[in-house]
Amino acid sequence: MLKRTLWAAALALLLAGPALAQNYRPEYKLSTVVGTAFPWGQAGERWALLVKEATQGRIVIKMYPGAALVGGDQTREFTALRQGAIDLAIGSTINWSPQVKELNLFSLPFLMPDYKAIDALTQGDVGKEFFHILERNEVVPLAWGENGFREVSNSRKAIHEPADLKGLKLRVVGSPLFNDIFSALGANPTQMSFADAQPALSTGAVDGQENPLSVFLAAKMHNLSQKHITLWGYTADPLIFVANKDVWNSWTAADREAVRKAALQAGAENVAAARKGMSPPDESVIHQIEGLGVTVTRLTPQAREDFRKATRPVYEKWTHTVGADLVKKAEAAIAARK
Ligand code: X2X
Repeated sequence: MLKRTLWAAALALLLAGPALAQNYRPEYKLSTVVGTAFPWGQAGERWALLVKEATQGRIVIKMYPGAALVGGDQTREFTALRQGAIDLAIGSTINWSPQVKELNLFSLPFLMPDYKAIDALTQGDVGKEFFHILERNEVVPLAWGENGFREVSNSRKAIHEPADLKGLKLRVVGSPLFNDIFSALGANPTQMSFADAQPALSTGAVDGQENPLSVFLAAKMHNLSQKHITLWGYTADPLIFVANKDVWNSWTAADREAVRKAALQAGAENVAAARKGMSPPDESVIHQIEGLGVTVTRLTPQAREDFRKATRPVYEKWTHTVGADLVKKAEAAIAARK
């Protein structure tokens, strides 16, 4: 009798497959670059909460903002995720582009004119292709989120046209593509992490930076001498929710599905939050920034065209890195957007 019970138990274990709830870790580490004052960090908190609920506490996610799991160096996040020092991440396409060169697509200057263009990529075939690319890079992609259109700010003057950028010292993000863009515009770019950007702005080591308005506001950049901001929307960085492959495989199929569903929901909420107050009829974020004494400059169609032309060689150079076919597909998807 006892023997039979043991056999039944063994069989049940076998049927449950390799992923057994008792092998779960007490906690899974989630990496983000910014914390809960930002839509991005709120997305991490939300994902963790939804997962905890859906798995009845079997999967507990702890968020480490500030890219803390890689000592603040956000360009090392993807490698750490692949190697297992990070279990889960919500990462910017920019920060992972040093390892996944195709992700530079989203940073091609003036590729995406509006939010519908971002959606045409992430929610269509191009988005699916990116998920295959990430799978080939040994991680498990789950959902898209959004950091946002990146607007340029500085302490010195309003930027209306390319000539206004000449000689400005600007902090730029992790892909060398950004060095190329700002060098082409006659500025003086320096690459550094987000953690290092804030003291560099406050001491005046650099004059300016570029980030979405939600980041500008949450980081209180008006207190970091940033008196002028120009809405030029030259690039936008989507976020991607991913899991480390071994961690993913250690979970039951039902729990994996719960984690994926939670990522999709947190991602959709994140995109809405990142866009809130940024465009008509609701420009409340822009008004809030103006209310802090910051000059907000909008480009004329001519100036936009001048910026586009001045950065076109960079677009063409980086098309080779991204892959000409992928760029062509993206351009076609954007042209066909509704
Ligand atoms: O470092 C930045 O500027 C930020 C927060 O936008 C990214 O991580 C891409």
